[in-house]
Amino acid sequence: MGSISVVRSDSNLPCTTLDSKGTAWRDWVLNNLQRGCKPQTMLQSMAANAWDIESAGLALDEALALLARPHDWRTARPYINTPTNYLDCGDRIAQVLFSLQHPRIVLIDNLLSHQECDTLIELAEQKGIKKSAVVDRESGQFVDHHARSSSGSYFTRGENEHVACIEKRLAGITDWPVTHAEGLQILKYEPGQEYRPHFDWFDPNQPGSAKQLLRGGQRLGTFVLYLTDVEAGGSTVFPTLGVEVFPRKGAGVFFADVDETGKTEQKSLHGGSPVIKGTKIVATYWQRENKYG
Ligand SMILES: O=C(O)CCC(=O)C(=O)O
Repeated sequence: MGSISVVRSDSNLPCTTLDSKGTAWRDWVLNNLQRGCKPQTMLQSMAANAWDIESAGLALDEALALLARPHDWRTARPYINTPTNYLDCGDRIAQVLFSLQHPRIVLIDNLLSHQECDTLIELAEQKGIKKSAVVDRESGQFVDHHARSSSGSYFTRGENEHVACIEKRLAGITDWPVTHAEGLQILKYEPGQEYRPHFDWFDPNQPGSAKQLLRGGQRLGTFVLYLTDVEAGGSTVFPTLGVEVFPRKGAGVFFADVDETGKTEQKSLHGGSPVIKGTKIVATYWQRENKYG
């Protein structure tokens, strides 16, 4: 199993010198140290790009100290506690229907109102729904791929009040900062369309995926929110586990992309099985290791 080789979430703690030139530099320093770059080489690059040598040295020392901190992945990843069968989302009460610890999967009903589902679809349609793409492992670019025949649209994080309210709810129930997530993605599947099984985490050993890791770190958790009921087919399938989750308007499934030790979760292999009858529309929400933006 590949372990994460990018900035961990406890490295979001403030550091005076490391923070002095903004988050882009902070992420650059932390990501490159975790990739195994030599501090001496980085010092030279920093000195050639806006840093004085003393501050660059201090920033590197702060970053190395941060990365040496022990990290408790159980409390430092998005996680849904299920002490009762209801989840208080602040603005609504949702019901827990299914929960698995290893890998962490939670199925929740009534996460969105039907009105919220309809508004999300309407807003996505106004933006335009195009053929979906996948991340190319070599280049990191989004490319057309036969494994994914759906179409879709993206919102930027907090793009409008409606989206921001849903993001806040998902962040709240996983106890994970709203800033550490990608914007909602809308996916639409007509009969015959599917998304073949894949992982949502990025493989640091693939050059294209490693590029994605530089912005926000690893994907730690995924929500698939069902915005429509579907008459036949269109389940979210976890082939390694033999589990299928069937779409139900307003419900959502959360699953962890890393395990409690921070390793990429091999059992999170999942896909959208072909729709047989009806139209399936989902929103996906990916929670990242670091601030995403
Ligand atoms: O459509 C589904 O049920 C799953 C979507 C999915 O696998 C993804 O967006 O990564």
